[in-house]
Amino acid sequence: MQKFPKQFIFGAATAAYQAEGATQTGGKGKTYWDDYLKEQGTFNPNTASDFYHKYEEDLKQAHAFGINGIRISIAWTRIFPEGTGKISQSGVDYYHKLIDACLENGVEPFVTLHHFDTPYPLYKQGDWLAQEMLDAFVAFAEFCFEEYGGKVSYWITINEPWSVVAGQYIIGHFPPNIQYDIPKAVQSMHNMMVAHARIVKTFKENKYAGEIGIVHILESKYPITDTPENRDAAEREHILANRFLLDATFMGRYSADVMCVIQDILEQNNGKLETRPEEFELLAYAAEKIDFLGINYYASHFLKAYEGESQIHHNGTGEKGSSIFALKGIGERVNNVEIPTTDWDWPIYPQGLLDMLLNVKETYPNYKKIYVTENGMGDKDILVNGTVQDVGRIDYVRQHLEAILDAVERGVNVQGYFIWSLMDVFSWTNGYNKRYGLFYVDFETQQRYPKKSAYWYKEIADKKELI
Ligand code: BGP
Repeated sequence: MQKFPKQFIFGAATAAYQAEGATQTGGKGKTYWDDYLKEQGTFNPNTASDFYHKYEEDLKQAHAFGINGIRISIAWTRIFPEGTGKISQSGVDYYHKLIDACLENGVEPFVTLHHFDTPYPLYKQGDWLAQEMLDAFVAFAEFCFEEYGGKVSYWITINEPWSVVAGQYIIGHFPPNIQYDIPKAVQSMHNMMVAHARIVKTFKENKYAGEIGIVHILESKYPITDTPENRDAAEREHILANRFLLDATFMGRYSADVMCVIQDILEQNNGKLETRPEEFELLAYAAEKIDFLGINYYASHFLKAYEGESQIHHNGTGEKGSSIFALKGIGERVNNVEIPTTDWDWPIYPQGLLDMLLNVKETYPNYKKIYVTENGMGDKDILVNGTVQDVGRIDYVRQHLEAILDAVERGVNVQGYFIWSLMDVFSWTNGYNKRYGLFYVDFETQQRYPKKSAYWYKEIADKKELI
């Protein structure tokens, strides 16, 4: 049986807004989710998994189950309630305590600076489309490096630029709930990459200890049947959602074929991308200096050519088969009958992870190392006799770990895996019935219960091989 690399991290992931709860504690300021979720009235994020109060218990539990790494994020509005200006000492102290508790329990913190939680005032100013946001984010990052620099060895600038812009401007299930505005999405991705690059520059020039990277969601795209039109649709979505960001990350520019497709998509959607020469200098600097890439992988997509107007239905309830995703100038995601899906219509396709890992290695040979920073299966778990028999999740994770081992054997430098999520958490657009955790959370009592997958994961982490 093939072993994982010696220093491999068997981690678990969380994000501040999804795990901490305590949205109004310690002077925390609002993100763009607070009012929006309240108005919508569907799910209440105020308590989430109460990680704000229960982190010590959770980290002890993580350690007891063989977990040696955790993704946490720093909620920008706990530290700067308005995004800029006044600092909340209670927020600053909280992250000292949290990071210390990670280290005391032997669980290495990988700390994300932006995990979908822009402060409300900066969101109102235009979010990633506004220069004020970019400047404020760089200032927030510098503050964190100064404050926590000695303790944190792994920094992540931004979590999933693609999901942010797809949610905000294409699917419309993240505020400001705009649909099909691909030009805004592209501009926003470019701006996020520029902010990322500025932060990498600050980090490296000031010689902070530790490593810095970015996390991209990277889903492979395949033609549903092998026709030139379907191949083109798959390639176009791959360029829009993956290559545009990877080019910026590792080349510091957009390659000619990427730009050609992006321009065509923008034209078909009546928009254009604004860039400045000095931004490419920053991107090129960061491309050379970045220490690692985080890949979040849950699913891949099968594409068919599509000529009509854009149409999307987000399946946020787990009603299988209800998703629609068709974009003008790109293509339509369709069901592949040979591939199983989750109740939320996410195709379960570990081969897509292997293909993506190989693709990154081949296309961007200057990448240094990769962590799979999120992977896991959302399910409607049921607690019976104090546990959950989540064999489907075990199967899912096993298959994806096998894909990672295959990639490692084929020369891809993968150094860790973080299951999404450590415990059940709040899901941005699906609420609380889509559970991913190794630990079941009773959201009424906040009691934790290890699932069967937690015991299984422990065995793997202990033996450092798949069982
Ligand atoms: C990723 C996000 C996470 C988490 C996960 C599961 O895109 O980084 O924050 O939410 O997806 O997604 P969902 O909760 O929509 O099922």
